[in-house]
Amino acid sequence: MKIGILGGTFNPIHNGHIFIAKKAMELLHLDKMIFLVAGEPPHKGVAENTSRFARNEMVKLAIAGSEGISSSDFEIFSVKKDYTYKTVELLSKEYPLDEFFFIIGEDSLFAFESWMHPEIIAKYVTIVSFGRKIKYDNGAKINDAYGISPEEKAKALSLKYQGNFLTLSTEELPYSSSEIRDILLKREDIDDFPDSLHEMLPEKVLDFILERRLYEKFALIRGSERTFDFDGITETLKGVLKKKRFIHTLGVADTCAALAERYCLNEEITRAAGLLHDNAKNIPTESYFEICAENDLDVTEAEKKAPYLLHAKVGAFLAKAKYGVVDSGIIHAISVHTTGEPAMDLLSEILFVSDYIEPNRNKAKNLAEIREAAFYDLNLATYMILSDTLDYLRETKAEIDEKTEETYRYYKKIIDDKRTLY
Ligand code: DGI
Ligand code: FE
Ligand code: FE
Repeated sequence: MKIGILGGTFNPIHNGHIFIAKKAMELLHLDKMIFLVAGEPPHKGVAENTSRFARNEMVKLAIAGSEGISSSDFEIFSVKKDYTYKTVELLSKEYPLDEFFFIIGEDSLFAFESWMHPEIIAKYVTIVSFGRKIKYDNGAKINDAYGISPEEKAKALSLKYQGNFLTLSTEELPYSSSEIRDILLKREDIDDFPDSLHEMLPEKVLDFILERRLYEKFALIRGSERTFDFDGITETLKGVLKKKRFIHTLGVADTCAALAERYCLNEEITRAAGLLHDNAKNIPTESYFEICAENDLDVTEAEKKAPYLLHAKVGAFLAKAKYGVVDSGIIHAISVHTTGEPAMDLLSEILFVSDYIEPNRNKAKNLAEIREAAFYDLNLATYMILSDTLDYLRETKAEIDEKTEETYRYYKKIIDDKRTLY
């Protein structure tokens, strides 16, 4: 079989990638095209910290239903940086009967000699360059930056490495991931997608970006240059929280970030929710009632009987009023973090679970199992937490908020429906 490989970080994948894949398949008569999603350089990450799982997911969404196109998570599930020469060597050895075409951008063709072991790559695969900026000068295609045409470069490389180098010419490719990230990051209103984005991104990818809040730089005051001040807020919290509570807070923030990565949610936003979730925890009970009365926050019967429940509602209020958070998702997640609520949004559910499993917790039973479940199935972890919390509240004869029970019933049903006997 003739197989094309299109490697990249796909941060995010866009219609230009799909176009190149299909065009290359057509022009080279390929049987298959594989999107090879790059892993993360250790300690470096990719722009905007988009997790590899999120990038991989977007690729899968973008190619779903396209005949002959699939994706490879080979490099995603790697701890070290995978060099192209290694991957292509492995591929060729694993599939000796197939012929591989490695698709690269024109700039990469001109930089080919600086890749790790270009001679090994050239030995195993045909390198195919796709032109972006092609300038017609005296009838010849000249690359602006290098002064010679890609065809000439390909010829020179063929001679030097004794390999196959092809160039494909097509109309100019208008999109780039970095341009798309810029447009997304500069949105003033997160639901406001300019038409250009609908043109550049597959609809399902756009929906995913919106839902998981990727490429969303959130500000304390949206539209201003002020971004979330993690260091400053951490310092403030250190001052207002008891030592143990502060340490717990940092553990929750880290756990939030880890679960955000696992479930492809914006990591910064999730971390911010974790950092602020218990900001009102060490305020005296009278103050809870005062703050609620002064700001028209309803106090439920359960909250009257167990006032510490109010630290969630008051914490949400202070996140806005004191810490300047305008993000309604963060504020909501904080407000429901103690009882949960049925059908939580992903951010609220990650915060709810992180609060329970963060590494400094050690008293609750089944912690090891719940921690394990959290990274496997978030709804299962939520259900386990609610079940154990209700047991504990009954044992200690504490006032039970009906919201906790409702939430429990909701997640119990989700898990029950999922279980199969055979
Ligand atoms: O603030 P944290 O201690 O970090 O965690 P949290 O906000 O989840 O609060 C935990 C406590 O809240 C825990 O002891 C269980 C309790 N809780 C959860 N749901 C209810 C509840 N307490 C009462 N009285 N009623 C509830 O429905
Ligand atoms: Fe809390
Ligand atoms: Fe907490």
